[in-house]
Amino acid sequence: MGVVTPGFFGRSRRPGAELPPGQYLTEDFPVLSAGPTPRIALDEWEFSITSESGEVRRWTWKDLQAMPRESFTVDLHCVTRWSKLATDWEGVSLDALLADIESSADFAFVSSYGGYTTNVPVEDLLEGKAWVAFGYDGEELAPEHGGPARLLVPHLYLWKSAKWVRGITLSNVDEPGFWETAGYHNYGDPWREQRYWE
Ligand SMILES: Nc1nc2c(c(=O)[nH]1)N[C@H]1C(S)=C(S)[C@@H](COP(=O)(O)O)O[C@H]1N2
Ligand SMILES: [Mo]
Repeated sequence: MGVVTPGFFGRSRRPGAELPPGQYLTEDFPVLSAGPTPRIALDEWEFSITSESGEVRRWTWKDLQAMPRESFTVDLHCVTRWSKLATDWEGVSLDALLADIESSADFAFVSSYGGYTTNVPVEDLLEGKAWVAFGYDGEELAPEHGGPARLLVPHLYLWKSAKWVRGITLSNVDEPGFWETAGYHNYGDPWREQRYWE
C-alpha cells in the first residue's frame, strides 16, 4: 500500500506557482465528456495491455482489485482552463500494470469504453506518474467521472486521462487520439501551455 505524501508531487509544480499559466481555480469538479456515459457492469469489465509484438495481458475487475493499490493526491488541469488542486484518488499505478509486460515501445495508445482514445508517451506512464483510478474522494469513482475506472495522468492536461479506460496498446509508432486528431497538442504539458498543435 503506497500512500504517497503531497511533497512527492510538489516537486512537479513550478516553485511559487500553484497554477499553470492561463488556468483558473475551481472548487467543483466539472464533467467533460465527448459523448454519453457508458455503463460497464463490473463482471463484464476488462482492462488490457497489448504490447508491440501483439501479446495481450488482461485484467478482470477482480484481478485489478487484487493489485497493490495506492492513495494519491494530485492537481488536475483541464485545457478549457479550470484547475482543481489536491484531489484524492485511489488506484493501481501503471508501473504495477506494466511491470510484467515485455516491451520496448515508446508510445501508448489508450482506448476507452465508448470509443474515446488518446496517446501518451510510455515514459509518462511510469515512475509514479499515472494510474488506473477507481476511487475518488473516499468513494467509488462516479460513472460521469470515468467509473468504474479511468486513466489518470495528472501532469498532462486532463484530456489525456481517459475515462472508462479499457486498454492500452504499446507501439513504436505514435498515433494521435480523439482530441489530438482534432487539433489538441500531441503532448499537452499544462506548464508549457501545450493546448493545441502549433
Ligand atoms: N472516455 C473519455 N475520457 C475523457 C473524455 C471523454 O470525452 N471521454 N474527456 C476528456 C477531457 S477533455 C477532460 S477535461 C476530462 C474530464 O474529466 P472529468 O469529466 O472527470 O472532469 O476527461 C477526459 N477523458
Ligand atoms: Mo478537457
